[in-house]
Amino acid sequence: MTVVVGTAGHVDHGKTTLLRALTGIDADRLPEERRRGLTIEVGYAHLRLPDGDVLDFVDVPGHDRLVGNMLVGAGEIDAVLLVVAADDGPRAQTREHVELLDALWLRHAVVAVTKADAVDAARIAEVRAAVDALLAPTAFAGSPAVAVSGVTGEGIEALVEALAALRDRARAGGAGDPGPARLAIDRVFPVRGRGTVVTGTLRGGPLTRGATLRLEPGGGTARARELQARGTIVEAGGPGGRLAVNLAGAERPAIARGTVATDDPVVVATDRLLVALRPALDLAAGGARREAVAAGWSVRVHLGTAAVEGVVRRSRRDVDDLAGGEATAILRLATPVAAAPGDRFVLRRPSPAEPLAGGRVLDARPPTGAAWRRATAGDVGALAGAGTPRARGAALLALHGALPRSGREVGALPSGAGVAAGRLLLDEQVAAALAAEAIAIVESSLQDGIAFAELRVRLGRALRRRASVDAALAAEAAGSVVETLVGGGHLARSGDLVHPPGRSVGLPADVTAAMERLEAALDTPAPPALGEASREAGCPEAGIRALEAAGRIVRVDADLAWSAPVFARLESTALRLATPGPLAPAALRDATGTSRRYVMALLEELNRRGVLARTPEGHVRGPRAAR
Ligand SMILES: Nc1nc2c(ncn2[C@@H]2O[C@H](COP(=O)(O)OP(=O)(O)OP(=O)(O)O)[C@@H](O)[C@H]2O)c(=O)[nH]1
Ligand SMILES: [Mg+2]
Repeated sequence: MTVVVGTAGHVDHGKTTLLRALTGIDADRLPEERRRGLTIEVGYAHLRLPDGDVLDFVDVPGHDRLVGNMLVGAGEIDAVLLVVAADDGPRAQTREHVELLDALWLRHAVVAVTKADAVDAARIAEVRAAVDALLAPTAFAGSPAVAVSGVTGEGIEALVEALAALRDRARAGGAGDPGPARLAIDRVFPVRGRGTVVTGTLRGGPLTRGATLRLEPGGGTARARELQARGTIVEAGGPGGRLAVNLAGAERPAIARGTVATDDPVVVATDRLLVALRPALDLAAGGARREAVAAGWSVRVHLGTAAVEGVVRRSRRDVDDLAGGEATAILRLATPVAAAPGDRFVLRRPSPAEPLAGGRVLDARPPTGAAWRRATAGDVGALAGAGTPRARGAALLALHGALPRSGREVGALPSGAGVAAGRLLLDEQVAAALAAEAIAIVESSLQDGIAFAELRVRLGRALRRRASVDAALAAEAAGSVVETLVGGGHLARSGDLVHPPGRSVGLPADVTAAMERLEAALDTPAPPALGEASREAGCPEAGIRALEAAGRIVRVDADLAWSAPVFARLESTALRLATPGPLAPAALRDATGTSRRYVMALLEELNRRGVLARTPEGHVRGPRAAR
């Protein structure tokens, strides 16, 4: 529910003074800040609007050397209060802040032309016109402007009204929406005897006291022992807004500015991001776009409250001509950051410091290794252009070859998309290639088959050559693919061995020889009793089961079995006789030259299989009768 507004503007233009006049809160709380009259660190304030709603503010420094700190504040805000001193007019960091905020995809701003007490009306009009011209090429074109003074209080009421309208616009754009909680930490303090207190801007929420949060990077967890919003202890904070959280069970060294405390499984620690980049505006050059970011550039990546060094990598998979002037790239980071798809960030040149590009995260865990080598510009372009969760899920499945079925992307796909295997969803092409590979491995195995465990390992490896998945999930999916192939009759399994269907395996040579003798003994319409025949042939029970499993004999009861070819002939004879009219047992007995014992067992079996159906007049063709 809470919308967070960030200040922006050139050094000494009156941001902190204006916030104090608005809210009564001095966001400059460090002794050094007060002594020097300069904002160094991000500061906070809040304002109760006439309608009772509360706005949270993040105050940032305007000094050119402190743009990094400005971005810590700007990394998690919903809307902008751009402060321009009427005496000075727009200056270098007015432009730079606007370029960065535009690159961060912020869209809602109010302009305060402050220090109005120090100039005349004509000068205010001049500065307003200059700000309008400055914003014209940006996402903030046409933002309302209010003339104010942080010293006399002139214009403050009009500014409060403009801020209420700003809140409404930001909310319509989704600011303060509920969702998984994600707190981007901007300050960390140890509190004697109480563990660690962190502050940050909450995205999503509500966050409830007692909740367990994951800390990324690092992967530790901590419990939110106590929550404070605007200096007051609360049971739950958010959605949105500023929050101070006493974290229990969290090691302080693991928490720093840039750490994210979250219950959102989509947020991961990563040092490699697949991104879409758009060159930042150059407002000193009339709002032209800057040079496109090129491979090999060293950049500073500002994402949320984190800032890390990175290098831009580009390859044949990257796409240049995306809608909106975007191009894709991989960012390799010197240290991991917490990120999720859709996150907005900026790239700056480290030296001389200047904005380079705005970006959005397409994939926080892009494929690696062989799966990445297989990826095409088409796959990456489809992901960059995906406008719906479903399109995104399909693009990610194609890019990765496989995705965890528990993932949000997979949840967005229509049922029947991809092929479920263990805890993975496989891309259809990958699944087909894997099935072909499984059959090839089994058919080329020199022995009578391959151990299930070995096949699973080899197939798991084959999967990882095509899809970016961890080894355990790959092995599980591989096992599931083999089971599906066995279930479909494409492969067969005897105990631990997987082998081509129709071949019995894994038995000692004397047993297989005995099986052949037994099979021959049963290769007649009136075979001997099974117990007697197997004793005669020297065939153990395991051999009988193996013959059955391989489909070489058909066993209809404990003591009667036919060889498969004989059974097939008996079946077609019965079916032929049952076609013109109901078949009587005696007719079948005569046609097969057997006895009542065989005929009754055969009819029983064919009835069970649905090939024939019993009627009071005799057996007729059943529902499963072949044409
Ligand atoms: N006359 C006049 N002076 C102002 C006004 N607002 C701020 N000042 C003065 O301008 C100076 C800078 O004000 P700050 O509010 O610290 O400026 P800031 O933009 O927060 O500066 P940084 O945070 O360091 O970028 C101080 O000396 C203020 O007294 C105003 O409305 N009228
Ligand atoms: Mg200040």
